[in-house]
Amino acid sequence: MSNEGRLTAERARALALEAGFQEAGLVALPYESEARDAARFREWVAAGRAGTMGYLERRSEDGQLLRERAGIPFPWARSALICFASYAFPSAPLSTKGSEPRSGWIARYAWTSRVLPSRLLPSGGDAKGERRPSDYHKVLLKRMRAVEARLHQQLGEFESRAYVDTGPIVERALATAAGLGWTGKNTCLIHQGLGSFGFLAVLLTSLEVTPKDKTPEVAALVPDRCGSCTRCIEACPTNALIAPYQMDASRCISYLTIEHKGPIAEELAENMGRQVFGCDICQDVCPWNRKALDRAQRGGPIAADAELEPRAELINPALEWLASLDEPSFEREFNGSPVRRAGFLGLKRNVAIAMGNSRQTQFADRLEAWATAADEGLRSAAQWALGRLHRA
Ligand code: B12
Ligand code: SF4
Ligand code: SF4
Repeated sequence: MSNEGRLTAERARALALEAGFQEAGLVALPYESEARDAARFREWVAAGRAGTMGYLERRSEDGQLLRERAGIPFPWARSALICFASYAFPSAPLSTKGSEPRSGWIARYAWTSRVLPSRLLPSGGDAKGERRPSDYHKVLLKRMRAVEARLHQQLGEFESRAYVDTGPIVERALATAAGLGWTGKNTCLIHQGLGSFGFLAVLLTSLEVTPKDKTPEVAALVPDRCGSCTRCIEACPTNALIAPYQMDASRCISYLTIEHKGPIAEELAENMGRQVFGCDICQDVCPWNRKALDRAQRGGPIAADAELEPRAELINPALEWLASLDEPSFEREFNGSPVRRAGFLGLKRNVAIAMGNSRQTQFADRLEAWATAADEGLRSAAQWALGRLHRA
């Protein structure tokens, strides 16, 4: 049978690689273990694990959780292409490596930037252009739309929808079903060669992956290679990994520093360390990431990406620098960056907690000033941090 007019894994993967992704997998919908994954998602939500992330609990008109199955919000969807873009940055340090006590940690995925050519800068800039923050959502959605456009050129009319993070779908469940990797005990999607420091992007289409009965072109499932390892569970400082493969997001530092608004419970704050945006610990300790980084340092498959390059100042950033930013400078530093999602006051709250956990009394003046702030989250974090410094 000719491959013309058909969506095959080879065709989809070739287009994804051409657009700049490192890996891609295709799965026909509905996939085999969809009912199991839907039940897992339902139980996760019912147990209150989503915290205040109400968008995860949105329901269809007939009361089903929208994200349970891709077919609920997208009844026309017959296939999903899931792409992987690495943010491993092999030569950069891990958060678990000791660092200067006056520095904080911003999650690796949020370090990204690119050089804007001077013709795109309002001020003109110099001939070299200017380095500006970049956000994977935007960068990868553009790539996914390029894949979508190429498929339309080749295969004609069909329904399609591209998402990076924000769609009403469980991307990691789709990625696992598409054979991109396995779900680790830290709940991340791990690719055997590239590790888990990677973003996912999804293209849903109404194209059938045919023939459905014999699908040599649809990748086989990757076996779980966590084995007896439990490093991520042991390393999680807030015990958010409550069991293998299960996270209580409301305890996760990534949730607390990015998604959660307002005060942070003291019991969690004291275990947050100096994480000011997101958290990488359960990935930094993972042997599969160590292997991927080692291989990359020896010239392996993780290439530099000009649109997702790390900004040096965000690696172990000085807490005092972050604390000193006023709102216009916060906008200048983080407009166009994932860090902006924490908000100006949210980031300050996180910095206050990190200052408390640093036990560096030189931060006392800054914290005193914040201890009377109008914002409750910042105020309570500063008061708690001062108490922690005085107990130092
Ligand atoms: C909400 C959300 C969060 C929440 C909740 C995370 C969570 N574990 O649920 C918070 C804010 C904490 C978060 C944190 C992070 N996130 Co996030 N997040 C999402 C989002 C928007 C939805 C995830 C979701 O539906 N969660 C609900 C649970 C049930 O789903 P899940 O964990 O993905 O589900 C799998 C497991 O729970 C598993 N499972 C459940 N029970 C069992 C039992 C067994 C035996 C097994 C085998 C499996 C299993 O089944 C599911 C499918 O595989 C997705 C984007 C998307 N639309 O999917 C990004 C996404 C998952 N996040 C991403 C990233 C990068 C991060 C961070 C690394 C950012 C950071 N450095 O701070 C951390 C990682 C923390 C971690 N260990 O997972 C990437 C993950 C890429 C990857 N390689 O896995 C995604 C896919 C975004 C993207 N497009 O790139 N995130
Ligand atoms: S991201 Fe950090 S807090 Fe969240 S589960 Fe992993 S180690 Fe725990
Ligand atoms: S640290 Fe160990 S258990 Fe956790 S995801 Fe990696 S291999 Fe699996």
